[in-house]
Amino acid sequence: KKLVFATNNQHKTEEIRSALKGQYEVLNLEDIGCFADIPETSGTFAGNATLKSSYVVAHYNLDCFADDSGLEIEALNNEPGVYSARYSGSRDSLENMNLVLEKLEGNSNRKARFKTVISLMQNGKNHLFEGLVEGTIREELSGKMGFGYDPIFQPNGYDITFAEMSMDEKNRISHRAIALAKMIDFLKETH
Ligand code: ITT
Repeated sequence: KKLVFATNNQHKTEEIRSALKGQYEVLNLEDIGCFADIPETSGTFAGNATLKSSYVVAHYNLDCFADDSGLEIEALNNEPGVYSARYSGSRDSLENMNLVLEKLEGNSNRKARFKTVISLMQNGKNHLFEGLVEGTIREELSGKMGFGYDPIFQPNGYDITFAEMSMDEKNRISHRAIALAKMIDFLKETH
């Protein structure tokens, strides 16, 4: 079975492929020949995920799903939120993490959470699935795996960051894995 995943982010594709190994073949935007920079102008995760999935339905007439995700930091009024990919003005993860660490300097409230909303477009209908993981922002970067803000995010109940986990370990607890599991349950119920 094939699923189209409307993303340009290779790391997201790898995580989703690994989580669905043996169950679904996952095609991303590149695989369907889409090289557009789909506008993400909605201001909410659900809205942006829906913009991405709807784009593929409109231009390729394929059912598909999209993930919009980001990091919400309590002491920063839930920033970077939907602006996570370009918080510092660039897509450079190091610059984005450094900006977060700078803004949190001297702040003892390090509470944060990762959020994913998946929009699944199926037969013209939009189905939304959310995943959340609570944690804290470290004082310094640690670990080399994963992507984005993984080196500064420590999930609650662990003493390592997402970037110190293997993909399998991260996929057992991550925001993306939680949202994805909900979508897979839905697909199993409805097929
Ligand atoms: P697509 O829109 O093409 O899917 P993107 O990278 O632009 O790719 P988003 O708009 O959803 O994706 O932005 C999400 C950003 O949030 C992402 O670039 C990372 O900086 C951060 N992020 C999301 N999930 C993450 C994760 O699991 N680990 C670390 N950072 C993550």
